Amino acid sequence: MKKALITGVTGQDGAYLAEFLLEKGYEVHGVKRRASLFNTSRIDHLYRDPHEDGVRFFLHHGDLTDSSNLIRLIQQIQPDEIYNLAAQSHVAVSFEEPEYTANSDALGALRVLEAIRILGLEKKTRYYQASTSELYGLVQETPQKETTPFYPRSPYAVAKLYAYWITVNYREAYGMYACNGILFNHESPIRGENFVTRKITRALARIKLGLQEHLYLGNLNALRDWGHAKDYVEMQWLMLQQEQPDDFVIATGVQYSVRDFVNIAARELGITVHWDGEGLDEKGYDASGKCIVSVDPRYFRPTEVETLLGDPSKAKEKLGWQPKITFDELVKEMVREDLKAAERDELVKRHGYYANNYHE
Ligand code: NDP
Ligand code: GDR
Repeated sequence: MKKALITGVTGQDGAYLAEFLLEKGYEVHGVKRRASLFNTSRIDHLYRDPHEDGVRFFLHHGDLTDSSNLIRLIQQIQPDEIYNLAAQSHVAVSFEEPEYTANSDALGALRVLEAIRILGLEKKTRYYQASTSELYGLVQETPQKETTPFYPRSPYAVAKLYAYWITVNYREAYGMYACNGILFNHESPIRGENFVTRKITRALARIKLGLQEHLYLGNLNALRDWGHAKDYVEMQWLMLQQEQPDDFVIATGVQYSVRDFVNIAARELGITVHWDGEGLDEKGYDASGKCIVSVDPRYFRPTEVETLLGDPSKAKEKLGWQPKITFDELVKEMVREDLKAAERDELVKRHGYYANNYHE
């Protein structure tokens, strides 16, 4: 039975990947951070009491900023495959926490690679690095492919640039099977609530049920190539099953703006979007006393990535990979799940409990 170690198992991709690998028959080990509140809601459905027979999913406390912890875990588990998904993954937050972001996202990758080397596992353990379309930043070519020059535009992207190159370097220097998946944005109903797609579906669902009045967003004109996380984790696995390690762009090749995303999600919910600046008074309300979407400059980034569009031809050709879930299906699924959650909150509120209203 193959053993996989996933850092960032409590995150969006970690949860989908753990489920995928368990279905493939792997023994799966996940690294989770200690938190003052439980942070395992995305993987609770996979967890089994370790006293039961045949358990194949294990969680370990760990952190990408702690080398000794990583060395001990990798020594103990002796994984065939490591998926390094852990990261401070929010671009806007990286401007506020640049040093921590560099420590976890850049040096974290180095620590895992070094642990493999220190333990003499270079020929046994295959390594996947969660690289990103943010590397292209101020784009030099459209669409972006594996050979497009990088121009990172945030502390997050700069940290991920280091992780990208250290992965390439360890592959070349020590003959390790190490790959970069350059993944464009991918979303799902379990996407973090402060990434723009989930923020939109969650807020519009709550607006529909009267739990919230406004949705405040930043740059509505940003263009992204949005896929489904479930599709993308399959590619992470496929990359580690080839004869030779390589780096791949993973994307849909289709682009929408943040504004498009709002309109499509609103249409799905059957609500009308009133945009800021369209017949609104100085407080942002229209004649019916309603304003749904306003721009709040607090969500602008000091340097923005205005447009990203990927060319996944290499992955299609060499990995036989292509996304199965369309953009419309993705939006529908996210809206459906957030509407269910809003219905639960509405029920709670109706029975006298306060329902939270996040704008992050
Ligand atoms: P999430 O933010 O949902 O998950 C990040 C995970 O990393 C969480 O499990 C988090 O733990 C964990 N983590 C954060 N810091 C540390 C640390 N110092 N030590 C250990 N674990 C840590 O991200 P996604 O699942 O969306 O993304 C997975 C990876 O892919 C990330 O590296 C991201 O940068 C990258 N990526 C994502 C894309 C996307 O569109 N989703 C596109 C391209 C790349 P906790 O739950 O405790 O916060
Ligand atoms: P991104 O995702 O920065 O592309 O990084 P995010 O959803 O945060 O932003 C996408 C675009 O939407 C604009 N935007 C807003 N973003 C947020 N979060 N909140 C808002 O209110 C808002 N309004 C407009 C942003 O400015 C941006 O242009 C994601 C992360 O998953 C990274 O870890 C990953 O590497 C990249 O995708 C690929």
